[in-house]
Amino acid sequence: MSGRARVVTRFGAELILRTESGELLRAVSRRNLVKHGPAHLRVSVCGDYVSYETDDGDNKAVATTLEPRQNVLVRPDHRGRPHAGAANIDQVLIVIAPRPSPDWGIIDRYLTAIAALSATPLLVINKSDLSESPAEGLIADTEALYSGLGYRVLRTSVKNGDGIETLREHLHGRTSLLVGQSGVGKSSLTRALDPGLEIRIGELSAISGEGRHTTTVAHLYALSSGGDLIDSPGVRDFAPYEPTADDLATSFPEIAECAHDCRFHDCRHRAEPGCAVKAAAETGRIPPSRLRSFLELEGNSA
Ligand SMILES: Nc1nc2c(ncn2[C@@H]2O[C@H](COP(=O)(O)OP(=O)(O)OP(=O)(O)O)[C@@H](O)[C@H]2O)c(=O)[nH]1
Ligand SMILES: [Mg+2]
Ligand SMILES: [Zn+2]
Repeated sequence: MSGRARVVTRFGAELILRTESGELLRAVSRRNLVKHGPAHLRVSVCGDYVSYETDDGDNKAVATTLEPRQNVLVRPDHRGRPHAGAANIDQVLIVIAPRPSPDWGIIDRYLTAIAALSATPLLVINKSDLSESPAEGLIADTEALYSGLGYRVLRTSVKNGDGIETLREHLHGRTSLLVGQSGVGKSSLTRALDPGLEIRIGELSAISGEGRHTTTVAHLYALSSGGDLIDSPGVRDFAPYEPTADDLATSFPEIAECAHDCRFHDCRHRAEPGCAVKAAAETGRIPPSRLRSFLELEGNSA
């Protein structure tokens, strides 16, 4: 048997594939799946499309070729080397919650990575049932800041069902990736979106000893309402790998626009005279947190 399949997950050398008829297959990857290009892009990842073959009798399939990708999320690993996460992503859902409390730096770095993917960002504020929490002020500020910048923001609650139907509509007919800090509710949302999914939210985190359920590898789910959704492991921090000037201009539209008024066309908005961006940050017209994120990313750009 042979055909085309999508990579559901990868752990070590093993893959789980979903065939075009929806069947799940265990598989291994052919050595040299891709012969050229950087090493981190030569392995198949969650969301990839591959061709596979099986021989009768042996039930383990072999992924034989990797199809060209629409895009692939790349981030630095703990040694700063590029690591591919998930591929063929149309939309990225940045999930935040009152607990653990949101970090604007992480949100901004995700927005730049999403610009690099040419994917659509959606900010999901989960655990809206915790509206009495001490973090509510910060949540309201986050919502105001990012919706004010033109990003789409949605509130959800897995506990009382708030916003779940609207979220489901946003996922229809495309591939979406859930990202965000650990414990914000990415796996809970996945389960709430499709109660029929046989998913395991995670293994008990023996290491943290907190009894939290945590996701360890990215996993793609076909939602019965339509669309593919990738649940990914939570992060402590996130950075895009070598973002370009274009990625920064797309993800910081307010800074890109203001930069037209800087005295020097190649102004880097640090200490140059006549810098309109710095002036706008001082009056609060550009949120200081956004300029901080921008300068930090620009320092690490390609
Ligand atoms: N009150 C409330 N709790 C929620 C909600 N959604 C998730 N939780 C709880 O938050 C905790 C973490 O949820 P998970 O879904 O495991 O979070 P995650 O983002 O997948 O975490 P990682 O896999 O570690 O990245 C669990 O105890 C959930 O029950 C919500 O809408 N309201
Ligand atoms: Mg999870
Ligand atoms: Zn400037």
